Amino acid sequence: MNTVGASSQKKAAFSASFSMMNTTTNQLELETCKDSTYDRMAEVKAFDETKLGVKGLLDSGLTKIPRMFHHAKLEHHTENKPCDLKLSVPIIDLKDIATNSSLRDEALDKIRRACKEWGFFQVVNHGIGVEVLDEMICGIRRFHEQDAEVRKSFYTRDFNKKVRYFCNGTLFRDPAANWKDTLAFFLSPQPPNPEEIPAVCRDIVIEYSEKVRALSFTIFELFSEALGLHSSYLNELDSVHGQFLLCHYYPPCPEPELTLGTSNHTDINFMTILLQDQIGGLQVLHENQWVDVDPVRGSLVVNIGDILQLLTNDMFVSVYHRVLSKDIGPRISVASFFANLDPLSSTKIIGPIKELLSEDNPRIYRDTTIKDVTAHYFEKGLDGNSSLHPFRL
Ligand SMILES: O=C(O)CCC(=O)C(=O)O
Repeated sequence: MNTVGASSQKKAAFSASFSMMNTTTNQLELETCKDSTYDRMAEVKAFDETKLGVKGLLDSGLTKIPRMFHHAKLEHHTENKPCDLKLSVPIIDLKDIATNSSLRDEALDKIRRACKEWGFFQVVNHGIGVEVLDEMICGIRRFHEQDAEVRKSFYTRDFNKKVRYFCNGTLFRDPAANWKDTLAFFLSPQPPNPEEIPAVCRDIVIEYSEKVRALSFTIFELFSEALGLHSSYLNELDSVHGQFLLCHYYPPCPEPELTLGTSNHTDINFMTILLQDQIGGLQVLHENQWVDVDPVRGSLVVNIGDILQLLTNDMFVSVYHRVLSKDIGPRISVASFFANLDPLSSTKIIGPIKELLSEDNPRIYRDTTIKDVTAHYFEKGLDGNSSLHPFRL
C-alpha cells in the first residue's frame, strides 16, 4: 500500500499545458478573492488530453489536488456510533443453498429484506474462489501501474470501443471530477476480441467475468424466488443479459477531504456485483446516514440497480452509494453491471412486473424503455439524483 508523499513518486513527463492549468487550493483562494476567472472546461480538457488519469497526476509529484476535483459541500462524516450500535450491510451465506431447502429459504428471507431495506448486501460462499478474486484485483492493479505509454494507448472515450481506459466517464458533464481511473470492459451481448483485452490482465478478466456471470444467474434466480416469481423469471428477460465491468483504481489522495473517489449515485442496471479490496471507502446511504460497506475477505457486494427497482415497483430498492477518497491506497474495485443497455436492443417496453401489482401494491412507474431510462441517466451525469424520477407516476 502507498501513502501519499511516502513513496518516491516517479516524476512522469507530464503535459506542460496541464501543469499550467493545475489550480491548487491556494490559487483557488486567491481566485475567489479576485472574483474568479477560473476556466473549468479548459482545466478538464487539458487534464483529459494527458490520457494518464489521476495516476498520472500523482506520478507527477503533485501535493495539492487540481480544482476540477474539488467537490462542493462535502459531508464526509458518518455518524460516530459505538461499535455495537454501528449499522452494517447484511451478509448472506450462500453455502449449500442449492441442496438444502431450509438454508435456501433462510437465504431468500434475508435477500428479500436486504433488497427492500438496504438495496445492498454482501455474499459469502458464492462459489468464486478467493484466489480468483485476489488475482482479479492484482490484474487490474497491474494494468493501472504498468508503463504510462502502454496505459495511455488504451485511453479513450470512444463508445464504439469495448475496452476503454478513462478517468471519469462523465468528466465533461459532472460538476466535480472523482479521484479515480477506470478500465472498462463491455463484455456481453457482444464481447471484445480477447486480443483487445490488455495482456497484463487478459486471462484473469476472462476467467473472472465468466465466473461472475454464472453467479449473476444464481442471484437472479434467488431474486425471482424472493419476489414470489418463478425462479427463472428474471433470467428469462433478454434485458438482463448484458455485462460490463468497471475496474476502478483509486490512487491515494493528497487532500482526501476535498474530493470523492466516486460521487453519490445509483446504478443504472438490474444488479451490480462488486469486488473490492481491503482498503475500504465504499458507503451506502441507509436511513439518511452513510454506512461503511466494510471489506470482508472473499465476499462480493451485491446491489440493486434502478431498472430492477422500476420492475419490482420498489419492492427492491436501488440506493445511493459513494466512495470516499483516502490518503492511503491504491484502492481497487471491480463492478460488474448486469443489464443489456445496448440502444438497439433496449427499446422494448418495460414497466412494473404485472404479477407483483395488486390493490395494496399499485403501480408507481409508467411504462418506458431501458433506452429512455439510460439516456436520462447519462444525460444528467453523476449529479446525485435518481434516474427514476421522470418515470414515476
Ligand atoms: O468502487 C466502488 O466500490 C464502487 C464503484 C461504483 O459504485 C460504481 O462503479 O458504480
